[in-house]
Amino acid sequence: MDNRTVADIFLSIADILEVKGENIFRVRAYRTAALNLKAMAERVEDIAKNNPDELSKIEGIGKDLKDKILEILKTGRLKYHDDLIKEFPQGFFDMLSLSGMGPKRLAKLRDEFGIANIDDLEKAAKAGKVSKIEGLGEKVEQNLLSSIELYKKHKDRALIQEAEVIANHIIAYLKKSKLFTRIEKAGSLRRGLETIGDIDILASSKHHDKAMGYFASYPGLEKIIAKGPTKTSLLLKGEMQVDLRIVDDSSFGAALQYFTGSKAHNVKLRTLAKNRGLKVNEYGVFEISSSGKDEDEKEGKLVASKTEEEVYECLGLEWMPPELREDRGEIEAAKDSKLPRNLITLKHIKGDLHVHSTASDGRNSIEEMAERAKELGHEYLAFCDHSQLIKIAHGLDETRLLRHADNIRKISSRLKGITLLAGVEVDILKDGKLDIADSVLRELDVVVAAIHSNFSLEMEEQTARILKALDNKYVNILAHPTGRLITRRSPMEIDFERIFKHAQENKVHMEINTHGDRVDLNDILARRAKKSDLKFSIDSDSHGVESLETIRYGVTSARRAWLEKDDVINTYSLEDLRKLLRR
Ligand code: DGT
Ligand code: CA
Ligand code: CA
Repeated sequence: MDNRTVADIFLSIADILEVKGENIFRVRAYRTAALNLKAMAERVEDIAKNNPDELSKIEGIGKDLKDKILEILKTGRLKYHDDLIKEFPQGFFDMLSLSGMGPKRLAKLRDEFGIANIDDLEKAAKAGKVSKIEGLGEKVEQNLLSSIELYKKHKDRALIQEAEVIANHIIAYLKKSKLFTRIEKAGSLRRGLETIGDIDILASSKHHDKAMGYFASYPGLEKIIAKGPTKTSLLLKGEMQVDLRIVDDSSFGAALQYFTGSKAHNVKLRTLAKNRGLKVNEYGVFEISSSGKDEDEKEGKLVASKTEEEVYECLGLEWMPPELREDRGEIEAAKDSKLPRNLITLKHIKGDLHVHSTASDGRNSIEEMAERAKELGHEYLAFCDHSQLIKIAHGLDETRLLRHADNIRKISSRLKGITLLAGVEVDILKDGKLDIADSVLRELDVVVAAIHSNFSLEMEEQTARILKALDNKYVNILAHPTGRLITRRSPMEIDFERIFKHAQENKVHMEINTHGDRVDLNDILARRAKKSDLKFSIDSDSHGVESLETIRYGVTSARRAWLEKDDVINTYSLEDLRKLLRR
C-alpha cells in the first residue's frame, strides 16, 4: 500500500474534525502526520512489516496514529474514519474538491443554509445566497459556480495519469495468461487526452471465449456491465469502466484504427472513403459492390485490414500518430503530405526547466532531484523555487534566493552527467510587477514567471498584468499561463492573442506545465501559440522526485498541439538553450 492512501484518510479526518469544530490541535496533528507520510521515501507498509513499533519514530506519529496506520494497512480502511463520515449526508465532502472551498466555509454554509451537497450549493449560489455570507462576495460565488461546472464535467472522467496506471495493470494481467496475440490501448487513452472517460483495450486472440472469460475474472471488479465474445465491459472498484474488444489478428490494424477514434476523425474518414467507392469499419476497408442501389452499400472485396498504415494508405493518406486524430486538419494534412515531420517525443527531452526543492515547498533536496533527473536521462535541470509572496510554500526572499542559487551551482560543479541551473518561479504581483528585484533576477540562469493569486481579475486588467510581466527583460518563461486546474479551476480570462504576440516579440517562451491536475497550456492553446511563432518549455514543475516523469504527459499534450522538436526549448543542447534564455 502506498503511503498516500494512509495520508489521504488522515487528511480527510482533519477536514471532518475541522467542519465539526473540534480542537484545532487535533486537526493539525492529523494534517502534519499526513504530510510527513507523503514526504517519506520509505513505505509505512514496509516499516510495519519489519517492526510495527518503528512507526512511532516517524515525526508526528504517536501510539494512537500508529494503531490507526496498522488498521489501515490491514483492512484498507479505518473504522474511526468511516464512523465520522456517517455523521454527514452523502456527498457532503465532495464540496471540498471545489476551488476555494475549505472546511471552514463548508461548516458555514451548512450552518447558515443547511447545504448538504454540491447540488444544494449550486442552487444557493445561483440564487445569490452564497455572496451574502460575510467574507465571501460575488467573485467567490461566481468562481464557485464555474468550479461546480468543472466538477460535474469531470466527475465521471479520470486524469490520464490515473487511467494509464489502471490500464497498464490490466494489460500486464492479460499478458500473463498467454491467451492473447496482441494487446494495445485504444480510444482516448491512445490519443493522449487529458482525461479519460473509459479505458479501451484492443486485443487479438485465437481463443476469444477463453480470453474473454479470463478478462472478466480480473480481480478488483465492481461488476460486469456486459459480456460477449467480441466485447466485454467491466466496472472496476473505484468506478472506472474498461472495454475490451477481441478481434482476429488479421483485422487488428482496422480495429485499432476504428477503436482509437476519435469519433469525429472516423466520421471524416468514412466520408472520404465513400467518395473513393470504399467503406471503412472495424473489420477493414472494403470496396462497395455496385449493386445499383446507392443506399444499399454491400460490402465487397476486402482492400486493407492488417495494419493501420494499410488502412490509411488505401484512402490516400499517410499514417498519422493517434494524438493528431481529432479532425483538426490532420486528414487534409495527411492527404497533402503536410503532417508534422518531427513531432516531439519524450526521447527529444534533454531536461526540465521548472522544479522545486526543499528550499521552498519541494519534498526533496537538490541532490535527490538531480539524481532522479539523471536517471530519466536529463542533461540539465533548473531549480525554480517559489519567491517570497508564496508564504505557505516558504517562498524565497532575495537574500535566500541568492544563497540558494550559489548552493545550486556549487552542487552542480560536483555532479557528473547533469548541469543544474539556478532559477526562480517569480510571482507576478497584482499590478504586473515581479516579486523579486531585477538586480537579483539577472544573476539567475532561468526566470519562470507565474501567477498564483488574483485569478479572477477582469480580462483587460489580467491581460495588462501579464503583458507588463513579459516586459521584464529577465523573464524567460511564462509558467502555467492560464492558471487552470483541470478538475477544479477555470482558466483565467485573458486575451491570448495579445499575450502570444507580446511574448513572441519579447522572446518569452510558453510553458506546458504538468504539475498535479494541470496541463497548462493545453493542446488547443499551445497549437494557437505555435501559430504565433512561440517556443515552449515542457516542465514537470515537480515538488518531489516521484513526479519528475510526469513531463511525458506534457509531451503527449504537445504532440496533440502538433509541436515539433524544435518548437520546444528543452530539447536543445545546453549551449543552445542558454542562447534561447538570453533576451
Ligand atoms: P472517452 O472514453 O470519452 O475518453 O473517449 P473515447 O474516444 O475513448 O470514446 P469511446 O470510449 O466512446 O469510444 C472509443 C472509440 O471507439 C472512439 O474513440 C471511436 C470508436 N468508435 C467508432 N465509432 C463509434 C461509434 O459509433 N460510437 C462510439 N461510441 N465509438 C465509436
Ligand atoms: Ca474510451
Ligand atoms: Ca469505450
